[in-house]
Amino acid sequence: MTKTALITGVTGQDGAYLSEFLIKKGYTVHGIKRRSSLFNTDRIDHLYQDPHEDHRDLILHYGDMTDSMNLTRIIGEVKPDEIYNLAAMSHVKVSFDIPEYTANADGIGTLRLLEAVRLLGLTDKTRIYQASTSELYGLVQEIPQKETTPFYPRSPYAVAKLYAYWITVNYREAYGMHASNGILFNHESPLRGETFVTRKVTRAVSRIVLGLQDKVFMGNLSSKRDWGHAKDYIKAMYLILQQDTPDDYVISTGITTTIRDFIKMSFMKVGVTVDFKGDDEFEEGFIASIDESIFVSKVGIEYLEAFRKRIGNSVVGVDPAYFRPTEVDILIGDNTKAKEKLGWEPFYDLDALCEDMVSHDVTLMKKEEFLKKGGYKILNYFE
Ligand code: NDP
Ligand code: GDR
Repeated sequence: MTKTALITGVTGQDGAYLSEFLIKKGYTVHGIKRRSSLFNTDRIDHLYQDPHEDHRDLILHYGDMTDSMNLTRIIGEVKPDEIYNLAAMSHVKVSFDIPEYTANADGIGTLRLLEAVRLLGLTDKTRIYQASTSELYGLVQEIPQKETTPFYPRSPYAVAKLYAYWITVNYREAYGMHASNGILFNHESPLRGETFVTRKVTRAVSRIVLGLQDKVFMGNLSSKRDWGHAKDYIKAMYLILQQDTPDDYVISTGITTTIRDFIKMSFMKVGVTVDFKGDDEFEEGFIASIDESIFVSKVGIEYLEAFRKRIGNSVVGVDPAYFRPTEVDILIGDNTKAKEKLGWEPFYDLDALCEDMVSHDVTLMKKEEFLKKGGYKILNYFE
């Protein structure tokens, strides 16, 4: 029988990959999207079906995590077998600017979903996945971090997600709900939001080699993250809900890398060596050399001459505006439990992830360059 899933945050990075994955498995997917003055469904437009079609795999509903009546009505209508709660104000730095909203959407929003399922009498039918995060670990208590590592959140985002984590555990214990937390470490992709660090870097690298941009300004280059590919991580979400017993799982690769090294790796993908004079937090990055055969095959011979002239130029600067009031210095996850109980393992390593993102962004920026030549204004927004 066809299963029905409800995905909050369906328009986000994970929502898009998960929708596609579940539709391929034969699910009918309902997604909650926010009303916006501009179209905000770019990531799922390829899955869109005309509402006049007899059968649809993807059905979108307007909604918001801050509106309990809306959520209760949608859940009551859809009566989903599985809810994936992916909606969140997910940017850690921005959560310092809008802490109350973040608490409302990310923290209380989760309570609204759980309570709706309970009040509607769906406790035995509906399984719930809560998008928890490695940000819960915050200030280092133990390395690598695992399910039993104590939490020490370091941002309004992480504190809101801490509430969401525990209210999920509490509803599981209090009402016997099949509600689970996936404690996911950072996961990225070509669909990653442009203001998260990996995507900011891969976009900037692409623009710099094409001559569309001189330099990129970054925040803390020394923090370390355990990065995986979103395509692998949404499979773990699905597996968590297929277990007989609800539980909480760390999903990670087990390898950590500094932001500085990710920048170097991204430039290397297009044949450019960028050197930092040291590992001080304010050290700029300079173009040291070019591997011309890689550059030509990845970027194009027509860009080489202009780029050669830029050897020695600074392409990475540091702007303290991007520093966070409290930082999470290092994340590295121990995924043993997920391996053993879910049979989950990441397919992509960081090198393959970086390759996927850089090659996607070089193609994308070439399209932007084409539009620019045709007189279109290209957004230069690099938060
Ligand atoms: P994105 O920021 O790409 O997507 C977030 C989604 O939530 C978007 O669809 C967004 O809508 C929606 N949203 C935001 N606020 C509300 C609201 N008030 N009501 C309804 N919808 C809302 O995040 P990701 O896909 O990367 O992450 C998915 C979830 O997993 C998030 O909860 C995130 O916090 C968590 N997480 C992510 C990790 C990662 O590395 N990616 C790691 C660990 C946890 P819109 O498109 O309109 O903005
Ligand atoms: P994070 O991701 O905060 O880990 O949260 P992000 O990519 O924003 O930052 C990672 C690290 O990079 C440093 N950094 C910068 N970050 C951004 N965004 N922009 C910069 O210019 C920059 N320079 C350095 C940051 O200081 C940080 O140390 C992500 C989100 O997806 C959360 O929703 C999720 O819960 C966690 O991952 C796991």
